Amino acid sequence: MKATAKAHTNIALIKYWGKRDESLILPMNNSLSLTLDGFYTTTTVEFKPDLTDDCFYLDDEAVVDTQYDRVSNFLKLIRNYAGKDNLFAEVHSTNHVPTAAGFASSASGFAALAAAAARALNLNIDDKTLSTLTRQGSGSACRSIYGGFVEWEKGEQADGSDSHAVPIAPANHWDIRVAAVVLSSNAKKVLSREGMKRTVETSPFYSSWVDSIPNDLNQIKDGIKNKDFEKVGAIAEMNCLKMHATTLAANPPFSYWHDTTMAVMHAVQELRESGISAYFTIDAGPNVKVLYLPGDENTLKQSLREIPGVHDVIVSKAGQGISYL
Ligand code: 2P0
Repeated sequence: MKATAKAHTNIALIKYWGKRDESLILPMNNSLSLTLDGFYTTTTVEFKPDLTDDCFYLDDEAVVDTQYDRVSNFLKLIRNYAGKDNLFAEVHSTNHVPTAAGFASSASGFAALAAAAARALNLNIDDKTLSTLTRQGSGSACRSIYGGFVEWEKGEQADGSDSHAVPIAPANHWDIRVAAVVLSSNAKKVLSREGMKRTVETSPFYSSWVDSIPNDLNQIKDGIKNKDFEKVGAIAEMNCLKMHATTLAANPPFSYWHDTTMAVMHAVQELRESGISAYFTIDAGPNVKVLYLPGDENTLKQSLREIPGVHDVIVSKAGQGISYL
């Protein structure tokens, strides 16, 4: 009744932004991501008959706050699925996702937790079912079940049974890289859950966002298939800007960007003008992720590090899906 799994985080090129069902975590739109080799979580789950409640240790420290509640709620869901409602677990998680890099560790965290828990319970489920379950821990985590380029299909069913990720192209299809630009400022942000809810409810731009997704997805999938970097980068950058535009029109309005966020965005656009093919994307926080091809790595890293306010630049290749240790 014990298993260990490893899951990598992912960066969305077409963003998940807005839920149609908050408790089942059903999105308004399909999204598409690249799983990243450099950032991952390993999690061991052991179900023990003598436990009277779940316990959760993150990087060797016992967790008792809302993070514990999210983990325990997810375990409740998966043990219910297994028909073992009274069996509690000890969970040990180690994050290899630098918090400062601004990646949601919830993606790799819930994917590793779901995979380890399912295996510890001897659930013989396929990756599609695992992704469907993982989604209910954290939406973006359902994409981390697979490696390489991954699409999360929003699904049509009210019970969420057809809302899960599907692999689009494996990590070895194309050596595309991502630089995480770490900013020195860590001002408080609007949590993504709250941010997307407010946007869905109040932003007049939100319906345009949803309407524009099918075309972005068709275009980017075509670009991935044909390894057309300019096409993939341009669509990812535009899709990111559209997502952030919805927040500016929310009530009350908000933005995840800082001065340095904008300085990095401008620097990437200037690098492009000077012949370096690079494109940015930004999640629900101030840090910027830059897409580029391997030949430009050294120049790009150096240029990004020179921007005032940039603390570090951490690069990653495409990564694999779930594995078991
Ligand atoms: C994404 N983000 O597609 C988008 C882009 C942030 C901006 O998925 O509420 O932590 O647990 O489903 O997955 C962050 O949201 O939210 C996110 P929940 P999650 O990567």
